[in-house]
Amino acid sequence: SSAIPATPSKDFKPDYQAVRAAIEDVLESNDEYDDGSYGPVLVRLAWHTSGTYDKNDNTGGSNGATMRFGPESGWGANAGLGDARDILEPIKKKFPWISYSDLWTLAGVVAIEAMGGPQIKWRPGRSDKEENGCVPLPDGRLPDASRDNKHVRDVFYRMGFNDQEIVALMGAHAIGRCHADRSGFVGPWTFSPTTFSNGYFTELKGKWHKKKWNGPIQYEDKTGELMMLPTDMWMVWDKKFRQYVDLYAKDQDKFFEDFAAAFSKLLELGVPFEKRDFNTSPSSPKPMA
Ligand code: DDH
Repeated sequence: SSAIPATPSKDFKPDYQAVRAAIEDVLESNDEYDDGSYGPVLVRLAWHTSGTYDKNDNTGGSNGATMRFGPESGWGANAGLGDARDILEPIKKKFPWISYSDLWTLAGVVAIEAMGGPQIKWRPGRSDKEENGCVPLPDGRLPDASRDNKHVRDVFYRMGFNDQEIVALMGAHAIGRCHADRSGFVGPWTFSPTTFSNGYFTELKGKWHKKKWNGPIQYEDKTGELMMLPTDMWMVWDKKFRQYVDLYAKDQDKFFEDFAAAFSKLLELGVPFEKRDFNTSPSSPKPMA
């Protein structure tokens, strides 16, 4: 099946610039949401739709957009992502030729760029699976914030990432926040949760202590306003991870470069591109190998 299910005519050219503009409009016109932006939750949707990938059997990944259906939509890790899927629904209605899987991943890319982050190579070519045609993925493929460095490596090595890529990807926690009613954790990682920066790494290098409360173990800074998850703390407790935290805290350009490459790779895990590799992204001058 093609990424473009209903091609009106032979000359039909999908206008990805128009989809980008519609996503930018969603980001600009909903400032009542959260810290004033759907950006972070759209990035999280792109990450969770892709981060189910297992390189050993080539299952999971963004291709298919299987988070539209249970049980995946109901996984604890995906709590709150219905907001992200719903806000994109009018765009899907307006541009029915784009697959959900292309739309969700493109929305993450556009959100990062709109929040001041790097340009990210993105190309279309994902196709959606039908509910009766997909074998449900087992829960537990996405990382569990209360666990340790070994767990983080197990999850990301399964996708095919190395230690440097893991740390670069974690830098996305510069944006967004934890919500008590979604994950049980509370608070943002930085004071500017709608600006994409290397702020996650500079904050991580500060002083952190366990928050005194009845909720799940999380860490707070001396203001009590910022938070880190146990898995975030492992980025400094683990020496191999730590060297990249130091690198990215010092060098935002290097962080942007490595993040852009790793995020682009994440969104393409398990996606078969041989059918269509035309490239319409202005940030992607050449199709990727
Ligand atoms: Fe994350 N993340 N994340 N994360 N994440 C949460 C929020 C956001 C973990 C746990 C949580 C990545 C890696 C990990 C974003 C992007 C990325 C929340 C809070 C938890 C918990 C959810 C809530 O309560 O609303 C864990 C564990 C890991 C790990 O890998 C060990 C990665 C790789 C990314 C990425 O985008 C590349 C973003 C953005 C958010 C903020 C969402 C929001 O609504 O705000």
